Amino acid sequence: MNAQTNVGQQDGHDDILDVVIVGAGFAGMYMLHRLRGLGFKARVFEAGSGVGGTWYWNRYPGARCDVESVQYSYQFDDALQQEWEWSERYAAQPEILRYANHVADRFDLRRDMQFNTRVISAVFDEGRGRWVIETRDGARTTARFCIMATGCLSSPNLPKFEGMASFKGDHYHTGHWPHEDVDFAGKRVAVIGTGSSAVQSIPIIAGQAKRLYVFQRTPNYAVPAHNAPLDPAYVKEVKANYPVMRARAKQTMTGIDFDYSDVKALETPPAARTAEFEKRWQRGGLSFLGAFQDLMMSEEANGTAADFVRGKIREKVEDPKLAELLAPKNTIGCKRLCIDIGYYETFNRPNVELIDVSEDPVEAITEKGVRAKGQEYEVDVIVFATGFDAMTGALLKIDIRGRDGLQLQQKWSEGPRTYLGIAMAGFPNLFSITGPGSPSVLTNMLPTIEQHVDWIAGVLEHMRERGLTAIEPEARAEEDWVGHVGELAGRTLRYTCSSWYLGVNIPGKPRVFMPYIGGFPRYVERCSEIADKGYEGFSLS
Ligand code: NA7
Repeated sequence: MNAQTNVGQQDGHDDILDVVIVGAGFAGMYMLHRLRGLGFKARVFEAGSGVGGTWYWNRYPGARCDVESVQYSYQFDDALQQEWEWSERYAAQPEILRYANHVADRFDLRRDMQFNTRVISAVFDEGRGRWVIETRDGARTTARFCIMATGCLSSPNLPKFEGMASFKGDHYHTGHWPHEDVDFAGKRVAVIGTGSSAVQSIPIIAGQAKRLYVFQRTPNYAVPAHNAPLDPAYVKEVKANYPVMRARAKQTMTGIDFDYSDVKALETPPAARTAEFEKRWQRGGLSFLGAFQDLMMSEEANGTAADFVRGKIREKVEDPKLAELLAPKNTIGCKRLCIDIGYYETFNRPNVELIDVSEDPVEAITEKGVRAKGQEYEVDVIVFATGFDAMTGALLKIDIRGRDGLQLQQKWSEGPRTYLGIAMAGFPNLFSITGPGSPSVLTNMLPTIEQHVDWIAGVLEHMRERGLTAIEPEARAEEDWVGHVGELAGRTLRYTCSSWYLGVNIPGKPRVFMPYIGGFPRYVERCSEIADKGYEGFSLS
């Protein structure tokens, strides 16, 4: 039987499977590899037709990782990291997808993966102590453990604009982009949204389209990527020193090897402060926010960085009124900082128009285009760069039921509740990789994923060695963790804006800061401590 056809159709009688993994992105791929290495029988279900997760779905023009390629890669296998050649400082989506496929080939992962298979429910059968996983094709599979590797930004948010169905042209969501090239040449295009996906795609679409209308609700801060082909001498040096660089990265808050300053902006004379920002601006990338240690703790300190970037925007954008509209007024870094390639400059082009919908929201989508501010903008194509139902969206789309029929939707009705972002009380033997309550999106996802996978693999090994069959967080431990995550979040400026970290971009979603903001090293230390104490805070039986 072909590995891509229904190897999973066993309808409830397949007690041979130890683990079902949901998702074949970087998390699901490594989880499968790791469990196989330990001799567990695991199978991956994936809604897409191939591996890669985020990089499988986000194929919009300009899609690129904002973490440098030599760091946004697996480190679990030295031969892999030595043999793979990244071509650019920031890898573009096609290259990252090639990398994911290379890993799948190299470790022969596809034979235990079932593609084009969306999981619709996961129900814990208490009598048998097994999860029953149902897929959209109606097949049911059971396994002792269920591991959600469903990603943090994998459930696209398409706002319910009035008249959506009436539009006669083509429309796309950046997070669910077609596999074929979309040709914008000679077309009138609307982009709704100015987050990272828009910041990346707008310069490219503007270069092709006849006319581009950008509907901006909130302007965004972007620092230059200064992307370039990687210098072979640099790559050689990185490869020779990979273990040192990886170890250094693990000591930083984000798991990225940056030079984080421990100097405070407010204790630095203005000229020296500007010089530091300038140095980092010229270098490019997310390390801009590492310039001073108080940037995310004090409004006043943050204002110095924000002022600097606003000044740069004014230099780049020729029309001063337009520059003011593009210059964000909110806290820099509160929403995720974007890195750009010619974003602000794109607005100097005669074929690009910015429509500020901050005060008057988009009124409707019409047959011919977008209506806003009492005017109809006629277009051939609409690009919705409107983001994601982040962190919880993909999990809540699946009907997950634990002990006593407890539904995850019900448990999380006032916001996500997890222990370490990995497990939940009431849901035995269910794990989430980079779930809410873990550092995930505030860190370099690859080392974060590896840490979670290794930790979960450790749990399974521990249980097997002792003949244990069930693990579940104690309610009290979960309660304490949720409190700890919230308490840390409340101390930073990231708590102050309407970001997807807080779920504010989704109408009706509880306003809860979802990722763990205490930093990668502290989180890892806590996870290790818990494991060393025999999985403290978990009940095992
Ligand atoms: P983001 O960063 O959530 O951006 C979505 C954008 O869409 C943002 O500018 C939103 O404005 C805008 N938006 C959402 N709904 C609407 C409506 N109804 N009307 C107008 N504008 C709207 O998603 P991205 O895909 O760009 O990036 C997600 C992450 O991927 C990014 O942080 C990186 O980590 C990679 P708002 O700011 O809410 O006013």
